[in-house]
Amino acid sequence: MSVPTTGSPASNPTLATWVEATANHCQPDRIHWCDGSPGEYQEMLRLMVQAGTAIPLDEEKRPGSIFVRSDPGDVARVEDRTFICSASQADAGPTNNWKSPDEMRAIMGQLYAGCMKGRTMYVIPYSMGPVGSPIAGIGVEITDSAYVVANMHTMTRVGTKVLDVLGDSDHFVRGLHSVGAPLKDGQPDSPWPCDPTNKYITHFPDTREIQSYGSGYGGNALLGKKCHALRIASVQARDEGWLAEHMLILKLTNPEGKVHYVTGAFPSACGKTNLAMLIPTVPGWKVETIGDDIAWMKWGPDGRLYAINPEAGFFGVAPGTSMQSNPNALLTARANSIFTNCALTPDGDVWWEQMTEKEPASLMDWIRRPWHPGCGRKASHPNARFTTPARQCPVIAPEWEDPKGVPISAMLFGGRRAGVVPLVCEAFTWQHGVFLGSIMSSETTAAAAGKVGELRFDPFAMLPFCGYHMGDYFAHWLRMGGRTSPEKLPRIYYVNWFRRSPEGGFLWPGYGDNSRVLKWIFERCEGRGEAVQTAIGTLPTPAGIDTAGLDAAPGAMEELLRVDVDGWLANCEQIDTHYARFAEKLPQALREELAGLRQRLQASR
Ligand code: GTP
Ligand code: SPV
Ligand code: MN
Repeated sequence: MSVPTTGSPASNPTLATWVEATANHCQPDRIHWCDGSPGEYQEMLRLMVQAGTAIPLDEEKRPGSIFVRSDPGDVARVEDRTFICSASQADAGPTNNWKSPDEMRAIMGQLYAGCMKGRTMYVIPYSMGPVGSPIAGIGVEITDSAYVVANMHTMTRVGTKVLDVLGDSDHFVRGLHSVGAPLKDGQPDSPWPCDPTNKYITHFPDTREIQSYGSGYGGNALLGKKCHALRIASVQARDEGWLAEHMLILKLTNPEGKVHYVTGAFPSACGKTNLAMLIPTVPGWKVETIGDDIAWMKWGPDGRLYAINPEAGFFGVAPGTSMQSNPNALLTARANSIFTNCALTPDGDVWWEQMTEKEPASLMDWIRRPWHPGCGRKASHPNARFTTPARQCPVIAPEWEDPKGVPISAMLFGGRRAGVVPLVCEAFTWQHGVFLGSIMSSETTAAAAGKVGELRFDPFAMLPFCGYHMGDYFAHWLRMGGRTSPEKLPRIYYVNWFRRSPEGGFLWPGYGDNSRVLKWIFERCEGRGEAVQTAIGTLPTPAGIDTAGLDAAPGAMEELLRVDVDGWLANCEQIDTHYARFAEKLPQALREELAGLRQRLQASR
């Protein structure tokens, strides 16, 4: 059977065979091999507009951009439909859903049979990371969604140049994606084809494969992002001795021009994009962006950890983004962007909650209904997102695509915690830092389907993204610390921008004022910075944090830096339960760290 084909089919034998077999099984009407060109991107936008998926935005207000609304049943990652299909269940561990590879292949094989009828099958060769970088990795996504192709163009490096680097190698991640909505002859398409009640986001780490069905949204469908760059890559990183993390990367420059690079792991919708491009309120300091969601880190010849941003764009949370909170994100998305599940203004621009102080008089909301202030509904979905090229960011660091990466001086772990966790706390050692990463907890957000605001343990912000047993992941982090001399390891910090007062408001102004914490961390990396050892870690003295000009309530700083001994002791009880899940896979070193913490807390009572 020969399917009409456009673009240049790859000569790579493994790829050619896989594409042919997939086409035979999925039965698309056409095949298109993506070249990653601007013309191809424009064609995807045109197809989406023609299909009713997208509306072009006003060329003056938002040049080269479109507005897309998904099916209301397909708006976020689906953790309960996400599976790690390692050969043995023990390898997936207690935090992942598991099915045997054979069983899952059978399920997916049935779903995929004929699933692309009436559609085009796109073949997207992509690089995660600068093409040819020793830290980068190659994948190929097969999809039947033009929306996915357009998003992958922005989020990764797509096209012929990737195939050139791949050559005849079979070292690439194979990702198959279908929206799961075949078309009968003459059947009109829906604006957002999907199979909302039958989603599967599956991973086969042993063979570096991804199979996704039924969803067209975000991390479920853009397979380079969470599926490849985190779930599959975390397994590769374990096997090969590096790190694939849910982390932003920023460049921090002090008034004298000295630079430190910092990464930060915060759970979904907990502030990575905002921190990565913040505008410091401390005079003379500068933050520039390397990445806002994922970091891949390998050892450099000097024994330090070097990070690249495997992505080429930002898939950022829209609600809450304003010229006050994150001007650089808004300026990045001024053009050539895809806006999904925002609201549409009558003059052809987008709007979302808190974008402007004054709400527009009327809008078309994300489920295609007229909207006006006070109507009692939100105009945009809480997980509405913009897809925008990183190179358009006004503060993108010049070296953001350096193939050798940037050397990391400090790593931040953090989450949304209304109490207990102070503004910032420095780990005593790498091992203590791994302990802090392993006990991170945070309130759930709209980035994943399910309840919002529920406190859960989210170790290293990787709970939904670790492709293997979380206990083995902790052990991998501990081992990484033994690979170089201690002074070359990044220092580790636990931060919390979300502590609340008894009245319920945030105690810390956050956003640009987070630069005050970054400044202290920078000073610590330089061997300075006023600090005091406490039971939980090393904290700034009250004078350690630069508060000049800070708009904080009286007593707020003391509360933000207070060690809540009873709160932490109660926390230890919860950590017992959390740790019990990992049973014999929990590294002894972490058990000892917990015992040490308890002892120090008791002693400080
Ligand atoms: P993912 O893309 O889902 O991985 O999320 P992210 O970590 O990049 O989250 P993002 O920076 O988009 O932040 C999401 C939400 O957190 C937005 O509603 C922000 O307004 C809010 N936020 C970010 N930084 C701060 C802060 O310093 N303080 C407070 N109070 N809120 C913040
Ligand atoms: C997240 O949920 O952490 C995201 C968005 O960055 S998604 O790509 O949909 O996973
Ligand atoms: Mn993320």
